[in-house]
Amino acid sequence: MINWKVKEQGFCPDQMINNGNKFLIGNGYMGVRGTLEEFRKEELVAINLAGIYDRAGEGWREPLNAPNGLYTLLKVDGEVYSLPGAAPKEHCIGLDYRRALFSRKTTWKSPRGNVTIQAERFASLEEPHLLAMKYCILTDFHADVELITGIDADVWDINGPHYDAFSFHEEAGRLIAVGTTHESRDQVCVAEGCQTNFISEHKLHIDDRSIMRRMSFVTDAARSFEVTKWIAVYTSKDSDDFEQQAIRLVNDHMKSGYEASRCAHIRKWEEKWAVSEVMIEGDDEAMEALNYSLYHLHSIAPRHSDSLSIAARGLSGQTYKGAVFWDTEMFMLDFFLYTEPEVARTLLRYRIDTLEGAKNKARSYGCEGAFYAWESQEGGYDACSDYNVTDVFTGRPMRTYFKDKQIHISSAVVYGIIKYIDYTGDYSILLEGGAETIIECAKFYYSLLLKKVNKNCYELHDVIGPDEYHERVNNNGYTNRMAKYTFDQAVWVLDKLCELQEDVSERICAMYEREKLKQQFEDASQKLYIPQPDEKGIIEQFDGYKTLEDVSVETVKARLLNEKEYWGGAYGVATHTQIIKQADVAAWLALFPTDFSKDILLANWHYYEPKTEHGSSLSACMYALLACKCDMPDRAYPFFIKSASADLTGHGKQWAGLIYIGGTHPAAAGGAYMTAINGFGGLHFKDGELKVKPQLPPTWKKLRFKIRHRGVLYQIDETHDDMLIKKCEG
Ligand code: IFM
Repeated sequence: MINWKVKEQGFCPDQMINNGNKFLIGNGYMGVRGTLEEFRKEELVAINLAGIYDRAGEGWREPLNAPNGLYTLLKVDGEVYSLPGAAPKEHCIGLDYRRALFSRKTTWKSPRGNVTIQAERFASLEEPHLLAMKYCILTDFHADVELITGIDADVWDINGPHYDAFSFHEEAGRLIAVGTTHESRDQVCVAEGCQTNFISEHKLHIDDRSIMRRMSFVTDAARSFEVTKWIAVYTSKDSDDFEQQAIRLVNDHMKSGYEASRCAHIRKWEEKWAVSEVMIEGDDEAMEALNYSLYHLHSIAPRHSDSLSIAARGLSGQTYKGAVFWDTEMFMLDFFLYTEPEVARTLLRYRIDTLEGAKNKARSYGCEGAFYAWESQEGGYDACSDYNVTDVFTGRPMRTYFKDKQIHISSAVVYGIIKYIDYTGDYSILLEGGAETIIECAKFYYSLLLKKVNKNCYELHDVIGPDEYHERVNNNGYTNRMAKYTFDQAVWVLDKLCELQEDVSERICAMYEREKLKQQFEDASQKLYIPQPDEKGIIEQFDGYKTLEDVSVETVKARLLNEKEYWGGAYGVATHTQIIKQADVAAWLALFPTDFSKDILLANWHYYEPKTEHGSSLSACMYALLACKCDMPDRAYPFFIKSASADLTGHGKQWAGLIYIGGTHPAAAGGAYMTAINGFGGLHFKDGELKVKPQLPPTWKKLRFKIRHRGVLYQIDETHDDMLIKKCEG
């Protein structure tokens, strides 16, 4: 049995950044890094907001961090008791990830006795705008305490500052901070209310970056001095009346009390776990890592919206510009589809609603159709810069072609929409923009096809596949296969629209010269060149891949002059070698295992895995999934554990050149789920019916999970030689 808790005993300054990710709490609207109450921007405190961005000066556009209403600093007898400054006697932080509660307990030895802070906080799953915290002070002597608590608006930014101006005021005991952003003059409002179980002297202090209460009181040794804080976060995007709503929310919760809000929050989490918990008998490590991964996915699910997606680093900060990548559709979607299909719809709705942005991007490259943003922000704006990596040696930006050449992103959008339709049977999404999205993606690939005069096939040149170390290659197998898939799905959509016979579908058909398009896409699908296995069964990742230097990952690593050096790009250590960053051919085969025989799948697993650096957290799960398709659950297992533990161990890459890429890894979390359910669990659908084909790792005695399929909740129990699918009540 697992205890649903992660803990860290003792204070280690080197772990501060990692712990911010590992102990993150969130509710889809905001993510609160697992930092301490007294921490400030230097310790990377962030209350990261979903779907609201700002660009300051020439810096990258990135999501906003809200002013920190949790800020609290303790002084005893005039001395500050805070980390990392004052070495503690004992220190522990914890995350109860079943109930999404963050806690800390720190004791210092003062000249007169022990001083202890004990705190707990949560980002309410019941009320997305609300944070709550209980902060207790215990001393074993009569201590003169000054507690400074309020809103610290001097926030951490990677490319900020994003707030041009702040206004601070107090209204009937509530502290209010409103920041106005630089680019679009959005406003972010934080209201804070505070209750104590003691009487103190209060002074209000406002400066240009904070509004704080200073409370003075004397403790007695026998009791705990408790401060309960309520923090509401709203933005001008939520409502015109954001400030009053924030104050109202704080007031309402102060009235009902901490316990009531805490219970409602826990109840909501229990509802989520009742469907999504995965039980693994015989392997607590795997069960813990997997459910911890699911905790992270739940914490960033945009349930408060009907059109929003998830950033590559979730809500753990501004890394990767808070942008949405193919990670969502290809790695995270299955979890939401199986457990909370409404969230899956919200994620896809975001893509449909940003179609205009994708069409503009295609046009800007002289193409037709929809070329989705590689790093998508509001409205489908592509935040990926031309210079996405900084050279460690010169400090100069390096030209990278991720934005221009990772054309496989459009096919990921198509893949997500089709998967949603296949799984839910909900065709309405087609009529709400899904059909146009798919057709426009197919038009995009169509406009890129090349034909050599003496050949009767089409090719796609000058692309980047999932392996980002090899830029501007021709006929990347994954990309070509996904483009073919897109053509096939577009043909299916054009047929389906006729069948649906709705006014909307007739309008779409009329708009698109249906027959002509259908013929074009059918022809493209038939003639698009798909690399085939050679005599040894190996599929070349792209034209000329096999002519590159054949060296080991270790050799390439040994050539690094600086550990932060970027491996790809024009002069990267991997560029001229066969070493790849992440699953590429393996990703193709894991997604389309019936394209080839099992022998071919296996040959490619063995060929490519040793050539893979696994420099992206998206890599391991694809090898795990493919290993399952090759009936090798034992070989899949270490890759599964690597994926599932990405945020527990914090071993992922932190730097690409001089750019910080740390944070949480929701795609790895989603990939671990796919491996457990689709891989080991062998979940699949035949003619709309749910089937399983267990291939459990040797140590697993039993796998139990639930999925929601077409309105019915099923519980699935699997052992090595048995399985049971049963409908659940309710
Ligand atoms: O989408 C990935 C990409 O495949 C590898 N680099 C990081 C991106 C965000 O996770």
